[in-house]
Amino acid sequence: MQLDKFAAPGRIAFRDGPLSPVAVVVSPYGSAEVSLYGGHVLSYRPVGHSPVLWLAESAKSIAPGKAIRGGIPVCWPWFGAAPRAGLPNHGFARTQIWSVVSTEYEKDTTSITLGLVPTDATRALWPHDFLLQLTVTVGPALVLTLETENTGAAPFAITEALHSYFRVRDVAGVSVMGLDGQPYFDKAPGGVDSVQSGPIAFAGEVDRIYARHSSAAIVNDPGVGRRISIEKTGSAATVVWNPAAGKGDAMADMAQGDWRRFVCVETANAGAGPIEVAPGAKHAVTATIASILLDKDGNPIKGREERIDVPSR
Ligand code: TA6
Repeated sequence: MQLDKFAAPGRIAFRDGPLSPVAVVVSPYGSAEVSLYGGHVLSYRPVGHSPVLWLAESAKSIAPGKAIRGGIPVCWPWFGAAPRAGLPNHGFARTQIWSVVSTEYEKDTTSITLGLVPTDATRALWPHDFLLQLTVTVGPALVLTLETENTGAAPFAITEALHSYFRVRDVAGVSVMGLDGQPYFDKAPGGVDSVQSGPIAFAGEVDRIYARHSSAAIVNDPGVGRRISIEKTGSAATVVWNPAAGKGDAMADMAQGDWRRFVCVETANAGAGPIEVAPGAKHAVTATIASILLDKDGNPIKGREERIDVPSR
C-alpha cells in the first residue's frame, strides 16, 4: 500500500512493524501508534504522562495469525469463544492486515481511519460482506470509533470489544470504579452470575462481563498516581479482565509477572444479545480514554494538560 500520501510532517508518519507498517499519530496533546496488523492501537502517551497502555514484549516479534498481546485489540465480529469449533477466539479482525482509509488533522487533534473488508480468508471464517472502520483520534483524550457497516444483502449479527490493556504499577493496588450495583457474569469461577458491590479489586483472577453497563468506568491507580477514565457510546457492556498469576504466568506471549502490569477494561457489546446489523445499516461503538494525574492526596490535578508544538496548517 502506498502510505506516503497519508503522511503529514510532524503529525502522521509510518514506521516498519513486525507484520505491517505502524502509524505514528501525533497531536499537541500526545501520541499513539497504530499497527495496520489488527487495526491495533499499540501505545498512547499524553504529553507529560507515562504510557497509558500496556504492551507485551512479544508484540515486537508477533507471528502471522497470532494476536498482539496488549494495546487495544479489536475483537470482532465476535467477542470471546468462537460461534463454532475451529474458529479463533475474539474473531479475526485482530489478525488481519487493515488498510489506511484516510488521515487528517486539526489544531488540537490528529486522526487516522483504517478499514477492513472481506477477503477469501475472512469469508471462510464468516460469510458476510462488511466494511469495518476504526478511527483513532489523538487529542486531549484518545478516541476510538469502531464502525461496522453491512455491505451485503443479508442481515448479520456481531459481538465486539475494544479490548484495552491499561498499564498499571501493580494490579494489586488498582481499583475500577463506575460499576457499583451492576450485575455481571463471572467467567473466573466457571460462570457465575453476581452483582458488583463497590469498586472492583484484583485479589485474584477477574474475568467478568457487565452486560448492561453503558456508562463510564475509571481505573484508579495510586501506584502511578493517576486515573484513566473510559467513556463510551454505542456500548452496552463492559468487560473487566486480569488473569492473575495462575493463568497469567502460563500464557506463552507474556513474561512472568506481566499480569501485574495491566488491567483490561473493555468497551464491548457482549454477554447479552448480539447487535443485529441490517443490509446497508451501520453500527458504531466509541471509547474515549483520558489519563488524569493525581496529586499526593489522590485528588485529580485539574487544568494540567501539557502540550507540545506540532506543525499546523
Ligand atoms: O476479555 C477477557 C477475555 O475474554 C478472557 O476470558 C481472556 O481469555 C482474554 O479475553 C484474552 O483472550 P485472548 O484470546 O486474547 O487470549
